[in-house]
Formats: sequence, C-alpha cells, structure tokens
Amino acid sequence: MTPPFSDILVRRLARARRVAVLTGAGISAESGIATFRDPGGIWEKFSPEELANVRAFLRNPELVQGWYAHRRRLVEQAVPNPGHEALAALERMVPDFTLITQNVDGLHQRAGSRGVVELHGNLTRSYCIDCRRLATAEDLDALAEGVPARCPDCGGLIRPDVVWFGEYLPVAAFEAAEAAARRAEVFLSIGTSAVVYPAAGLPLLAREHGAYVAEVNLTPSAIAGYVDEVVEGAAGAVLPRLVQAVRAASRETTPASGVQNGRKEA
Ligand code: BV8
Ligand code: ZN
Repeated sequence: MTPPFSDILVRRLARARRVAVLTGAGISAESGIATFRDPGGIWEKFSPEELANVRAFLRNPELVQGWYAHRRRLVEQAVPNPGHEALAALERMVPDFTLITQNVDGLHQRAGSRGVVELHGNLTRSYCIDCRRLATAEDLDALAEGVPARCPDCGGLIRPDVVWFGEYLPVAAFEAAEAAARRAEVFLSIGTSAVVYPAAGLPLLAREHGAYVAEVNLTPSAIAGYVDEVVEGAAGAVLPRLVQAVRAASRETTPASGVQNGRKEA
C-alpha cells in the first residue's frame, strides 16, 4: 500500500544528523487520552478559560484540582502507543534528536524517549502555590473529602505543575526547544492543531532556518499551509511505517562498516 509520506521525507530523515519533533495531544489520542479540541475533546465540556488558568483555579480550586485528578487517573491507566514507541526508536537512530512535547501526560518518557522537552509541564507533578513544596499523593487525597488540597507545611493551595494560559513556559525548556528548531535539518509536527503559542511557532522557526518540515495529523492543522509536507493519518499508524522506511533507507546507504556519517543502526 502506498505510504502516506513522501520518499523525500524518508531520505531526508535517513541522512539527517539533527532532527526535532513537536508533539501535541493527538499522539496520545490512541492511548485513550482525549485531545483538547477534537469532537469529544476535554475542552468540549469546559473551555480553557474556565479551567486552565490561575483565576479559575483561585476562584474554584476544588473544580480545577478535581479536573486534574481525573486526568491523572486517565494518564495512570493509559499506556504509550506505537506512535510514542516509534519516536523513541527514531531517537536511537539520529545523532542529535530533540523531542519537544506540549503534552503533560509523560507518555513519551514511559515509551523510552530520553531528554523529553516538556513545554507545558507535567500533570503527574503538583506543588504548593505559596512555598512551592512538591506535593505527595497523600497531600492530594484531601480532595476526596471535597475540600481543596492544601500544603501540609504552609496551608497554601496545591496546583498541577502545568503551564496555564497567560503563564510563561519554563524558560530552559522553551530555549532548548527554540535551539533545536533552529538547528534541525528535519522538523516533524505531530498530533497538534497548532493553535497554541509559542509552541506552534516552533515548526515555522525551523522552516525559517532551512529545515524540511512535515506534519503528521488526522486533519490539517493551522500551520498546514506553511509546512513542506502534510501527512494525513493517525500517528500510531503512520509513525511506525515512517521509522521502518527510514531504517530501510539508512541500510541502503550505509557502507559495510555499519556506520553512516556517524549514525547508529538502531
Ligand atoms: C504564553 C496545559 C506568554 C495545561 C495548555 C492570541 C494569539 C496568539 C496567542 C495568544 C493569543 N491570546 C493569548 C495567547 C497566548 C496563548 C495562546 O496561544 N492562546 C491560543 C489558544 C490563542 N498562549 C499562552 O497563554 C501560553 N503562554 O503565551 O505566555 C504570556 C505570558 C503572560 C501574558 C501573555 C503572554 C501558554 C500556553 C499553554 C496553555 N496550556 N495546557 C493542561 O494541559 O491542562 S494548552 C493545551 O493546548 C495543551 O497544552 C495542548 O498541548 C495545547 C495544544 O493543543 P494540542 O496538543 O494541539 O491538542 P488539540 O486537541 O488542539 O489538537 C489535537 C490535534 O491532533 C488535532 O489537530 C487532531 O486532528 C490531531 N489528532 C487527533 N488524533 C490524532 C491526531 N493526530 C495524529 N494521530 C491521531 N491519532
Ligand atoms: Zn506550602
């Protein structure tokens, strides 16, 4: 069956030394974690304004803490899917590989990806808004009694370690992401509607610096008109085929020594 991606993409990935990838909620959809803006997505019931911002949290901490407790349970029950695993395999084939994610579910790390750049934090971590003490699972249990979970040291409210609207992204993470986008030879944007900034600007930054940019998405994203290649399909189906094709192409051009311009055969 004809692959949904071009031979150009395969050959560029096969010879690239520097690759960067940006993922969004779409890559976790096949692990059963609802996306944000698709039909049935988690924003469908709540708008971002209601939940993912500090004002909403201070106005109704139990609601926001309860929403994240619900999402933590979904994440704990979820397992990485073939899309996550394919990116972990690709990382082992490329000398300089950076995985940048907007997701807060930690599934890339559980699939074996290393050095994941988390732009929007990670909902499995929580902290006190006053003294910033990291919360334990027991601290969060208080929520079950219908009262907001508070810091046992100072009584401050406990919040998830994620970036809400109107909040700055972690500086080190965003700087690492920008540097990776600037130096990438190939940039993949996977499973994101590309409407949230500054993350959505990274594929465009990569393109401005000469990268070949491809998106892998169920439906064309907001930046589909600005990338070199739009691959329509589910990440869990497309990415394993793409990595297999890159592996085959690498073998074709790898001399008998098994090492092609410093790349390792994964
Ligand atoms: C900031 C974390 C500086 C918590 C989230 C006007 C214009 C431009 C920007 C702005 C503006 N007004 C305000 C802003 C800034 C704002 C922003 O971008 N707003 C947008 C909505 C207009 N950004 C911010 O506030 C950021 N901070 O700018 O700081 C600053 C500071 C102070 C004052 C001013 C500025 C902070 C942004 C981070 C917000 N946090 N969540 C949590 O998760 O609860 S946002 C949320 O959206 C998630 O983080 C998520 O990662 C992100 C992006 O969503 P996606 O991942 O793309 O998911 P989505 O559902 O949208 O799309 C899924 C896609 O996958 C779809 O395309 C679908 O087709 C596809 N798909 C589905 N299944 C599959 C698939 N693809 C492949 N395979 C499948 N199986
Ligand atoms: Zn505290």
